[in-house]
Amino acid sequence: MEDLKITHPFIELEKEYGAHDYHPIPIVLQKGKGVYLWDTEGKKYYDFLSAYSAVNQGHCHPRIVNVLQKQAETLTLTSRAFHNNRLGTYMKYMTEYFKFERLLPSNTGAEAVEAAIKITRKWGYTIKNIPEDKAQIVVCSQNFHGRTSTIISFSSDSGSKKHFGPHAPGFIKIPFNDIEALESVLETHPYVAGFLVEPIQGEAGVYTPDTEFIKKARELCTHYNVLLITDEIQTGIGRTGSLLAVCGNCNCLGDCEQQETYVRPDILLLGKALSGGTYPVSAVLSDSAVMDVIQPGQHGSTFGGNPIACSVAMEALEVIRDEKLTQNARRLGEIFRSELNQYIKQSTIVKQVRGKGLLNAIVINDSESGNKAWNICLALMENGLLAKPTHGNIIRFAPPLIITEVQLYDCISIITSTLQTFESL
Ligand code: IF1
Repeated sequence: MEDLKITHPFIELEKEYGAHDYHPIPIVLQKGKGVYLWDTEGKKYYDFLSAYSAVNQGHCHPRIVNVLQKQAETLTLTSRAFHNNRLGTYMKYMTEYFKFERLLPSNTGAEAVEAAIKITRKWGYTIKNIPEDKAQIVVCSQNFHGRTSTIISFSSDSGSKKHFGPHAPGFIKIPFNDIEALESVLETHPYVAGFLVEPIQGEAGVYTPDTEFIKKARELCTHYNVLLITDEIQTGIGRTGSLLAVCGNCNCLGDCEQQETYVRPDILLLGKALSGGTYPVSAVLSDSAVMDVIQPGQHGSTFGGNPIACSVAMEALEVIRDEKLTQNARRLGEIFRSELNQYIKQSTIVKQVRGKGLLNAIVINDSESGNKAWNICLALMENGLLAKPTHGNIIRFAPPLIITEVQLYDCISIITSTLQTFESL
C-alpha cells in the first residue's frame, strides 16, 4: 500500500522501537473530543472509526472522564483477592441493564471471548455430559474474535494464524449466515457445546446476515442444547441502532425481550464502548445455570473487575441511555446509507454500502489486494475525515454515536466529494 511520503518523529519512534504489528494511516493524533480528533499540527478531523467502535460515546466524554478521574484518585485496583465497594454494584447494574443473572468481569475483548470458550467447554462437560476433551464450538468463517492463540486457531485469515501454530482443536467452521450449515453440523455433531458468532461481522467487512439468521440460530441452539454465544464487543452498546445487534429494531434499552425480534443469547460478550474508550473493560454475561460452572480458582485476572473499570463502565452505559445514543445511531445510520446509495447510483468505484445503525462500510470496485481503498482513506484524511480500510477494498465508517445530523451531512459531503475525485481515475 502506498504511503504519503511524509514521516513524523513519533512515527519514526514507533518504527525504531516498536513491534511492527500494525500498518496505521500515517497520522499522529494528540487530542480527541466528541466526534473530533486533532493531529500534532493542530489539524481537526472527524473520527469515522471510533477506535473500532470503542468510542461510541465520543472522545473524552466529560461524564466518563470525570468518573475515571475520581475513581483513579480513590482506589484503582484491589485484585480479586479482596472485595471492593464497586464490583458488586457493577455486577448488579450490568445484570439488570442487560437482563442476565451473572457477570464475569474482564479487560479486553479477547479475554472475554477466551473466558466464554472456557465456560462453554466446562458447561459441555459437566452439564451436557460431553466426553472430556471432546467439546466442540461452532464458529463462522471470516470471524474476528481477537488475536490470542486460541482465538486465531479458528480464524479464516491466514495472516492472523500462519506461523502461530500449533492451533487449538475443538472448533468447527461454517459459512456466516448459513443456517442450513449450522443445522447440519448440530444434527451430526453431538459434542457441540456452543455456537460463537458476531451478529454482524465487523472486520470481515460489516457483513449483516439475513434478518432471521440469529433468530434461527437461537432456535437451533435451544433444540440441540448448544450455548448461543454472541460476540457484541464491536456491535453492542448502541452501535447498530439497538442496544445489542441481536435486538430487533427496537427503541428499548435492555427491555427488548418484549419485542418479538429480540434474540437472547446464553452468553453475551461486551467490550470496547463498555468504557466509552477510556479504559479496557469487557464482560461476559450469562445466567447461573451456565456461569456457575466456574468455581473459585478456575478463572480470573489481575485487573478484571477493578474499581476504575466498574465505575467507568456504569457511567458509560448511563451516557448511552441518557443521551439516547442508540436511537441516534439508528436514525443517522439510515440517513448515511440512503445518501451513500444515492451516490452509488452514479459511481463506478463504489459498489455497495451496507451496515446497521452507525456501523457501515462501502465496498470499493477494486481487488482485495488493490490499494484504491487505502488511497481513498489517505485522501479522506487530507479532507479532514479519518477512516481505515478493512480487508483491502472495504472501508468501514463508524463515527461516534453522538454525531449530530449536521455533522453527519458534513461528513457525507467530505466522503462523496473525496470519492468523486477517484471516479475518473
Ligand atoms: C486489532 C479488527 C475490529 C472484535 C470482536 C473481539 C475483539 C474484537 C467482534 C477483541 C476487536 C479490534 C481489535 C483491533 C482492531 C479491531 C478490529 F480489525 F481487529 F477486527 F474492530 F474489527 N470481538 N476488534 O472486533 O477485542 O481484545 O481487541 O479488546 O486487533 O487490530 P480486543
